[in-house]
Amino acid sequence: MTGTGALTPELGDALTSFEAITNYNNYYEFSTDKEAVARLAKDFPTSPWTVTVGGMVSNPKTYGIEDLLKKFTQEERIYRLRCVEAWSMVIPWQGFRLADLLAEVEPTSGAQYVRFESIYKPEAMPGQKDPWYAWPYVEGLRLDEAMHDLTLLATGLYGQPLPKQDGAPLRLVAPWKYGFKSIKAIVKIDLVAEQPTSLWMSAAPHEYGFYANVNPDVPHPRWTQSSERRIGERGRRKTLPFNGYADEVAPLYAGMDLRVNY
Ligand SMILES: Nc1nc2c(c(=O)[nH]1)N[C@H]1C(S)=C(S)[C@@H](COP(=O)(O)O)O[C@H]1N2
Ligand SMILES: [Mo]
Repeated sequence: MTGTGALTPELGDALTSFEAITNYNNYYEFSTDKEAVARLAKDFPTSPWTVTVGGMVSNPKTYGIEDLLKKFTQEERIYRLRCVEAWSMVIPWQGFRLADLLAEVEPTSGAQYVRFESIYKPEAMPGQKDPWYAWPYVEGLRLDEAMHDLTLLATGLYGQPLPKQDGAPLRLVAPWKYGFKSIKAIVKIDLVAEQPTSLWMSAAPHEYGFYANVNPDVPHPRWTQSSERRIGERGRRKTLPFNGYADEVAPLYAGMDLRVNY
């Protein structure tokens, strides 16, 4: 990975600055203050790091992060990130397809969902002392969402190893969903039969659903989702259905009522 000269701006939009991507973060294990996360995460130990992949699979496996970097083709993907709080960024990630990892462990026929779990380490993550949240952070995808070509396990951004505040050493990126689905600091991935309950679903089920597809027509109970603030820009821009990825992902939801399945 060299420099940023070859990057294609996403939908013609400029990349968000490295400075903003690494100093305006949602990472509640450290702080609910976006501008405090970078400092609080600075000494968080990310090596050694293992990721255990199991549940309903034929080949359960524990990988060191260095195995994942070596074994799976790392590519660059420029994606928009849309937080449910109605701000957004454009981020040049590096990473590999979750589908490639799943192919290796071979989900069995009963597997319907993928459940992801973040690290639990309250001595190093001050926010985990907040008993309001059901730590560790958990998220999930339906298996077809997990297998989709857009779904990335990110290992870096802007040509550098993933900064700690952005979820080092491994985080999910599902760019058509609200940012909270893109779970950071993953240590466990399980194939399961039932829809997982995420940390946000257990904290506020009427506000945060399982699907969380970006949808300008379905307001959050406390604010509109029809527009967003692009970090680094003045004014607001219109929010796009599926965050602009409708051509790729809308078929996954054919026949589903996305107001009910928010
Ligand atoms: N483990 C964990 N993952 C997380 C979060 C978190 O608090 N903890 N916040 C989520 C939210 S709400 C967003 S918007 C994105 C923010 O990613 P960024 O800080 O890299 O921009 O991470 C998501 N992943
Ligand atoms: Mo978010």
